[in-house]
Amino acid sequence: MANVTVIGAQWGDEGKGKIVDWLAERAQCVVRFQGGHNAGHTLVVGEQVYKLSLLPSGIVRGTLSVIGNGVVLDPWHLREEIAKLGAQGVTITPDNLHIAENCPLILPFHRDLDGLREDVSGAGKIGTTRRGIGPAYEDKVGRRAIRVCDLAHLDSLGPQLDRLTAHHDALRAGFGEPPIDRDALLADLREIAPVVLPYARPVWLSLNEARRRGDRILFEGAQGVLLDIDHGTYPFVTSSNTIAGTAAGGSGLGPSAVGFVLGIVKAYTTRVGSGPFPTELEDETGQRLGERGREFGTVTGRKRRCGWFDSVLVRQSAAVSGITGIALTKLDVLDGFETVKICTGYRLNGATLDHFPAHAADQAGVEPIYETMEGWSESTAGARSWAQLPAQAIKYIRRIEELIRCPVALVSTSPEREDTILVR
Ligand code: 2SA
Ligand code: MG
Repeated sequence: MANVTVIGAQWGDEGKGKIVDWLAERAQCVVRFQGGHNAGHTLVVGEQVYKLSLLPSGIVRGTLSVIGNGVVLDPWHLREEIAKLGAQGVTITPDNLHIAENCPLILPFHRDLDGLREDVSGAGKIGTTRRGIGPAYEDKVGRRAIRVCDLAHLDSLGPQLDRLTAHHDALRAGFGEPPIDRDALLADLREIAPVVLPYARPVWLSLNEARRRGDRILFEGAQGVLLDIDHGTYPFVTSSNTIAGTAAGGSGLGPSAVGFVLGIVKAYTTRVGSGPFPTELEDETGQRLGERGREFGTVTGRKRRCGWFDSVLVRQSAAVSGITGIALTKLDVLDGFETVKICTGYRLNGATLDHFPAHAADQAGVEPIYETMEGWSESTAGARSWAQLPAQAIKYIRRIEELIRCPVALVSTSPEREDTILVR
């Protein structure tokens, strides 16, 4: 059996958590390879609802869960999430959770800086989760980061701290903030080190061994392709590469490990945070999608912007990410709409476009070209077979496949794991 890499093919919140949970049963290990605790993956297991931000979704069912080097890790959040899941009856030990020792840390001043920048940005603000994700990645790329392995060598951290604090103190001064209190930071790190270190190991090594054994690895992406730092709606993106290829580099495996790329796609479109959104509906229809789909951020509780399905964007996501098949989620949210619309192209300055332009002003300026289809009045909620779907819903799915040039492999009809239709 091949490995599977699950990624969001829109702006995140496509329902990856549920699909990963569905697939985790068939995998020996689940790996997070980018992002941090800005993710919000909701899992519904019977009566229990689990909300995960940092930990791989496999943890809930006891599948070996791995945090790869491509993730930025907030150790205090880690402690909190482990405790929260513990209270829900999920036991997390170094046997079922492995953390890459070369994983960079998110520190308290990263979170502060994220918030400070958002506060002064006015209309240009990104709408980040304010969790320090961007500043932590900046320090990683700037070769200033403190990593998980450093927690075992805190006595010799001096020169590294010099470079890190020199950089941040200058930034903080610009916001009128006092310099970093090094002693307090070191004390905090000393306190948290014994919480993190038991999970730390050369993850690349155990993952390569797992591959040799023929174990099936499931890679769990966070956010979505349109939030990718290179391919997304820059600058309104997250600070990591969210495309499938990152699964390899973000965990220490070669590109062939990526396997089947499953793109998760919502039957309509949502976005949380600022930035262009061509099919956004700021009317009653958008309101209705948001209410029916319960569209609120898992992490921040923010209301998500809603709009029609944009096949241009998803076709682009599928191309840049090498998506093999699609899992279509939240189809039931469209139940009862008299007509449904799909965006099939854009108009910009009199020209027709079949792709999303790179420049921010063009991205904001495109006008969607719609195709209108008849809706369906029957309920698709909880359908477990293709035969249970109304003919019009099937037509909608088939049209999406055609437009995005990618087959639909799964259809999800509720947050419950078993309410999933395997199409082929
Ligand atoms: P950041 O915090 O630097 O990664 O924010 C940059 C942009 O990326 C967006 N972003 C997300 N969009 C959707 N879902 C995400 N996870 C949470 C969830 C979000 C939440 O699953 O609901 O609870 O608000 C996520 N994480 C980052 C973010 O909105 C910015 O546009
Ligand atoms: Mg989410």
